[in-house]
Amino acid sequence: MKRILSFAFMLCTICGAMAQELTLIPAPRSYASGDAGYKITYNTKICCDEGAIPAADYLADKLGISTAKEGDIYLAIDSRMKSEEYQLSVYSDGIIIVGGDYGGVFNGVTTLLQLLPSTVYSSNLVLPYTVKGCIIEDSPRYEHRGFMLDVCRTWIDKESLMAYIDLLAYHKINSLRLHLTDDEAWRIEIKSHPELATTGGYRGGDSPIWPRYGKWDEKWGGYYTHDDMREIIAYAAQRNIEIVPEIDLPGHSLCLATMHPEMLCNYEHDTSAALGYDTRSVLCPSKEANFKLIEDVLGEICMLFPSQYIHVGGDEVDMSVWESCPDCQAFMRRTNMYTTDDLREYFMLRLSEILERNGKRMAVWNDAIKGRNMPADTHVYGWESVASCRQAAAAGYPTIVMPGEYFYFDMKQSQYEPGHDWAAIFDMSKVYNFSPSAVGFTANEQKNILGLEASFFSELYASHNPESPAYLHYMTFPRMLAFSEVAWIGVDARNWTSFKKRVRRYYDKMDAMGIYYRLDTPKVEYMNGKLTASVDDGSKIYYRQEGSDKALQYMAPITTDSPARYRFISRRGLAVSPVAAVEGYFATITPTFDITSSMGDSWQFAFDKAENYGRIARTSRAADVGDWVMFTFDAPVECRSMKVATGNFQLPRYIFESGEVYVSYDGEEFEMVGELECGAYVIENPSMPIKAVRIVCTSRGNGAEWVSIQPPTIYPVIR
Ligand code: TNX
Repeated sequence: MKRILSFAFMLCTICGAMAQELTLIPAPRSYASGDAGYKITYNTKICCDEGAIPAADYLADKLGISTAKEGDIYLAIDSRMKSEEYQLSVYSDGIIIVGGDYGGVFNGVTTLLQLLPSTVYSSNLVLPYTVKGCIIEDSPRYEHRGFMLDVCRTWIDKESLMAYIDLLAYHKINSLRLHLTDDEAWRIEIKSHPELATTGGYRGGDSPIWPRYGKWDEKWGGYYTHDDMREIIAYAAQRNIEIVPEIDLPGHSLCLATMHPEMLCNYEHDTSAALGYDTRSVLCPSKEANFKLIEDVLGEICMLFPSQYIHVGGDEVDMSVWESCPDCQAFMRRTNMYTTDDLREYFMLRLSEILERNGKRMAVWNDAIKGRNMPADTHVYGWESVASCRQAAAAGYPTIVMPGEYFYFDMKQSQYEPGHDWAAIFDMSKVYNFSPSAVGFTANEQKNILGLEASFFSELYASHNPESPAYLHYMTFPRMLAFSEVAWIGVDARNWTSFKKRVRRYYDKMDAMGIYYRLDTPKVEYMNGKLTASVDDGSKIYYRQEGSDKALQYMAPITTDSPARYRFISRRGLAVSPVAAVEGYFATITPTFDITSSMGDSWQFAFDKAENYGRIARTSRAADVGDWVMFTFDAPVECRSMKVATGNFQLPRYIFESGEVYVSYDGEEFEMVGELECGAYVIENPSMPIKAVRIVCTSRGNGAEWVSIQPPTIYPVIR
């Protein structure tokens, strides 16, 4: 292949005008534009060095052209360059991508895709197309740019997973950790113990695994066979993504323990509050046979997954059961252990030995190094806080930084949106502006940062529509774009203003990728009797007036005396914005009320916690058929809607799996108004002020030891 180097290249920085115009995310380290370009036609051929064949196939497939021994598009590997580094050159007679290794070549390929029309992502690219002449030199700031997907709480099948891997690959994410086991499911075939997946992959219905999220009385789930997983691993590897499996031990093991109760601690556990379900989630460290089964499991995992590191959890271990276990106590005395931290350390070190015997290294959550040491090369994933990440890095562990408050994409993006809020409420700007030094990492600690990881825990996905990727997409895009850039170019080269502009232009690409991403919240203003809504991204605005279920397109300011009766959203293809309205729309009222129940309340979370609207309360046990909870107001409440919910705020867990809702206007006569959905029900536009609401359970148990009771959410009548 001939190279023409005769025309001059103009060097631009990534913040420069040209890079902006190009809409590259993540931005490359340097971009130089040339004045001519290369015209890709249907006759263009792709050729490559042997080590780059899968990338050439990938690119050929995207462009709808073929590979050959010789061609104008050339993918090369030059081992003098760094791992994952690449140079992409577009000349008038061809395109060359040189990478330091396979990853470098693939990174160059993903950049080339971003230089093409968006249709390249929807397999609709029309050729010929001329790519502008340029030289891009690029390499990552962090060698680990990871994403963790919880496939336990919500089952994500092979095809959906592969579709999501495509999205990660477009953004230069190079590690996908699959959270394969948890309290709620076991998602990977184990040939030596087939029941783990064939039983543990399904919860609800007649499964011995009781549901805690999801479809409740419907048996629901799935798992990956070894063949599936090999296919997924190969698919990801072609896209420069390494799959890192996580088998979460010794906590988060309720599902495993339900199938193997002999792995639990050896004492009579009172299961009456959970109506007979043993909810202990921690394996007993004193039982040698446990390590035999675990070695069977990890042995297969080590064979199946090529990754050098295997994640074995270590998080949130409920060590109180070890304190109640006579065998654990005797074991501790025999081996001179003094605290349950010693026991956890012992457990984790046994796992480390097993992995070592199988030629692997250990990865753990940060909990595992609390007060104890793991082998020095253990990968530590810091999730609890920035401090926990710094602690790992300060102790010298290769650290993956993923504090929930920056990188847990299951967190809400603003106050009235779905999601968790235990770590923070944040949108992509907070992700983008994450800076290790600004949050306190010393220079030495920063040397031990292996990289960053974003994550999606899927408790809430299960209660949306898990058959569609919409919720997963909405929660992770565009936050993923911000993550991809901060992990790729690092802190010093970032530029929020440039990024924000590129994201806007990137909407076309996300549309073509089929992403149900989140649009910015429309701006809503009320002035001089006129309600206006606006967006600056070209999306269409729709509104709905209180009491009507018809959505109308917003065309002009609305004249009204009651602005709080209107809510707005904007849409663009599959993308949708959060609900926007004047603040009054979201305002709630808090009339005084009493809670009574056939189950009584827990002493720790008594009903008055919910009665004062401050927190949630708990019953003393899970509900059986016929159990009830009643909310009685001091005075009848006039409202436009009232939501009554069992379960945690935001999270349908600890709920009535199913139930009926009865309303009384006088406190004596009750009429049924509907059935619970995911533990909750919204009474819309009641015809009279409500004196009391009673919810009656129609199913047995909820996989836990109590029902959570929230205060009702009551929206006032707007006149
Ligand atoms: C904390 S991350 C957890 C998960 C939950 C997640 C929800 C970690 C070690 N524990 O079990 O799914 O929060 O955000």
